[in-house]
Amino acid sequence: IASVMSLLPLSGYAADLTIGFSQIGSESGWRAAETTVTKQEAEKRGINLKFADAQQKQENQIKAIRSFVAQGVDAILLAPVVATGWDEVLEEARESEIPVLLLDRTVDAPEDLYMTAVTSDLVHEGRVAGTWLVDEMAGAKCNIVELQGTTGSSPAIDRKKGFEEGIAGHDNLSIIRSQTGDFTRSQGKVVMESFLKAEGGDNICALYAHNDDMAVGAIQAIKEAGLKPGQDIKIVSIDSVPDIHLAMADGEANATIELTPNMAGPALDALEAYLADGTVPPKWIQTESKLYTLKDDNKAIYEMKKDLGY
Ligand code: GYE
Repeated sequence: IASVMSLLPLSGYAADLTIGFSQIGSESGWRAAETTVTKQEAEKRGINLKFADAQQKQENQIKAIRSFVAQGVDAILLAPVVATGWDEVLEEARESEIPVLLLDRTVDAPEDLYMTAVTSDLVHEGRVAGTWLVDEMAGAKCNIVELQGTTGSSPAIDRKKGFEEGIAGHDNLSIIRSQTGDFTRSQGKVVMESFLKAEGGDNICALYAHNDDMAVGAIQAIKEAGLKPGQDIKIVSIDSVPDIHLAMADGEANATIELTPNMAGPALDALEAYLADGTVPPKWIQTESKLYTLKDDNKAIYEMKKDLGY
């Protein structure tokens, strides 16, 4: 028997798995990296991954999930574009006994409708950004503009909440404008242009962007307004994509909080453990958040990250 058992492939349970992945789209460099890494993680495990890009539309994600259920996949990975509106389709997956694992965003739905959610602590990220600005300003007055992520998404809700907690009690800091830039460079630029037009560059001291891509777009707008990003307007954002480290190396941005694009690794490990011996994962598998500032070797970080699929 021992000799037969030794023939079983190590990840015997993944070798013939078919998994559906409903991805939001490719709104940011970070999202593109998550897609790249997820495909690599599936490949490593010999998993047959069926990929569906929703172009930022929830109805396309719901259609993709229904299609995966009809195909009888073994599991579904879902990066939910917004937090609400999932109960019905997740119920259909549960009726078909197909586990759903959430990546990088959460849903407002009963916990028994998904196996686990692999995400960072999105509120904590916002708090770290707020605390960084408190320390950076050291009591000096600072009017802040905020570029929010996709309206109704859990990162936009939680990163806003966390930032407000981070600056609470510091009356020298106030958010004077806040609007969604939908996590994209192009919208980040357009909305920052409108902030500059409405407020005048002299009245804006800092930008908090819910992701680096909107910050990179805003940097372009700040430059075109004849101002120095990173100096005239301090910039803090989240993701730690290569291009924000390039900006920081040039002194054009000031801080970023890292979000790993590898949410699929922990998710697929949890799924394999469940399939192998029934181990039930926690409902939340938290990924780390690390603050990078101008004190870090941002050129080296850029060089290290630039070929990772962003
Ligand atoms: O910060 C952003 C992407 O869901 C936390 O989505 C993720 C966010 C990430 O568009 O770049």
